[in-house]
Formats: sequence, C-alpha cells, structure tokens
Amino acid sequence: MKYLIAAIVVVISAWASVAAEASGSIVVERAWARASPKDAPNGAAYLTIVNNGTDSDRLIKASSTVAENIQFHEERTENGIAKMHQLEAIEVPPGATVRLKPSGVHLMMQLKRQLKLGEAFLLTLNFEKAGAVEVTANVGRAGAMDDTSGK
Ligand SMILES: [Cu+2]
Repeated sequence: MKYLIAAIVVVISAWASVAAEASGSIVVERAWARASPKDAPNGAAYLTIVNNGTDSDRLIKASSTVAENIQFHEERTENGIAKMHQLEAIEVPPGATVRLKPSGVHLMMQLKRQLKLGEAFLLTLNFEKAGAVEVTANVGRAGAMDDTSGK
C-alpha cells in the first residue's frame, strides 16, 4: 500500500510540473500558442501569470528556441480597427492573475520556424523579482481563442 501511495504522489507532481511552473510567488500556467501558417514571420503565444506574493512583479523578457525575439504586445481597438501596441513589460500586481489571450496582451514571437499543431516548445520568462521561469507551451489550432490542447 505504501508503494502505491508513493507512485501516486510521483504521478501528481509530474503532472503539476507540466501544468504550471513557478518561481517564488510567481506561477505561470496554461502556456499555449497558435499554429502558424508556413513561412509566417510571426506567431502569438499566451499564458496566465499568477502572483501569490505581496509585492508586484513584472515580466521583463521572454525568449524561446523557436523565436528570434519576443515582444510584449497589447491589442486595442481604436475607431473599430484592432491595433497592436508594444509594451515594455507586463505588470503583475500582488494577488493578481494576469491572463494573456487573443485580442488582448500577448507574446509576439518573431519565428525561426513554423509552429505545428500538437507540438510543444519551451518558453523562458524573466521576471524582475522572481527571475527566470521556464514553461512548456502547447501549440493549438491556428485560429484558437483558448488553449485547446487539453493539458
Ligand atoms: Cu502582436
């Protein structure tokens, strides 16, 4: 019986490491990206940042092996036209959950290669206080509005 409990604990902790990654009081969950058309220069990635601490933090840099560089963008509608604005950083107030999503704040990746449905890639997120957090982003459908990978 002891062995069975130990095995269950191992399985649960392995699953948790896929679902969310943390550094200090910052937890990053549900990282995903949209599949990109062949030869598309850019791709978007999304994730959820939770700040369980009492201090604010900021996401100041993101990088990935699939991207030449990654910018922080916010999509805003002005006079009926959706426009992208570059953000210097993404603020994460204490106790807040900041959700990056289509038509909102997103990671804009200058792609080195095509992102294919069903694959996964690593994203490294650097926070001003929490430091580096590595997450696995799952690639969903091209026009997906949410993480459809089921993970
Ligand atoms: Cu963008």
